Amino acid sequence: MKIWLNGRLVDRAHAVVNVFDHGLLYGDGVFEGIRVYNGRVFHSQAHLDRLYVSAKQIRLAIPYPKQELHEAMVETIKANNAAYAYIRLVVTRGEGTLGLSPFKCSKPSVIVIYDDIQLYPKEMYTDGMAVIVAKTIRTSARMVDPSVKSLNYLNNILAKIESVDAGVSEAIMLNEHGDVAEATGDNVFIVKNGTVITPPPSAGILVGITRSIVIELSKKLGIPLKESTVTRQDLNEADECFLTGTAAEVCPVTRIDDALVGNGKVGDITRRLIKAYREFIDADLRE
Ligand code: PXG
Repeated sequence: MKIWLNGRLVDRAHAVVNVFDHGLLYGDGVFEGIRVYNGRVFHSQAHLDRLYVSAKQIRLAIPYPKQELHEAMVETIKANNAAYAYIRLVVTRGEGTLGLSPFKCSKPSVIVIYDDIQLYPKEMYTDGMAVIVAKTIRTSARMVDPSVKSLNYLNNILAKIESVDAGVSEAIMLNEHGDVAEATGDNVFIVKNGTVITPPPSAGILVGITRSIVIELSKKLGIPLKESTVTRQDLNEADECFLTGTAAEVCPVTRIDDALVGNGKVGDITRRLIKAYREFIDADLRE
């Protein structure tokens, strides 16, 4: 397996960063998780745009233009010769000295990791998944802007640990007001009386690219959709629930804590959106 590291393709065993890299020492850096379908980078432009916005927000200058990073991904896919994969584009602050100051790091490390990803077992897409509502609350938007997709995932990891302890695959995180924010690495949607509802950016979420696609698909299918606060009670009373993310794609949720969602079966609207998302990917590939 080949990994692209600072402009060069290297074997996985040699794809290493220095221990003084602030990405390792302080989680100082940004990333994107991107799908490769049929040898092509899915929504490359949207991911690159978000990466550069994330980097700008933390005053990290990525030492390549967007086009070159796109080409680095294409080169990495070619070198690995596989059609379906997952790319993790990582930019760290780079090698520096001990101490928080990012200004002592001279050169960011830029990495294109190529791998497989299967976040949840296949049955979950047909039968639905069980989740918990985490006690760990999502980092407030007043602390760290959630639109920065940073290397600092400890908040989400703590919620993930709760889900593992509870024997389920995911955790839904509430924000500081007690309303639904998102899952540990996915956005959350519910359906109530035929309307699809997802928390707005102000709920303290990462505005997911999959989320945006699903919003568009819902509009195209004529399914009413609103971005509005989802309270804990709304979640408990939802007819349907599903998660969206690059790795998860669209995954139905059929149990939350000890209660079934609706009748405990994958809902009709969720099914339609899963199908529409599949078709959207297929159409994108044909273009
Ligand atoms: N919220 C959070 C906190 C995320 O990390 C999403 C929502 C969904 O966003 P997208 O743009 O993917 O629809 C994410 C995405 C990884 C990995 O390598 C992380 C994500 C996606 C894919 C892989 O751990 N996070």
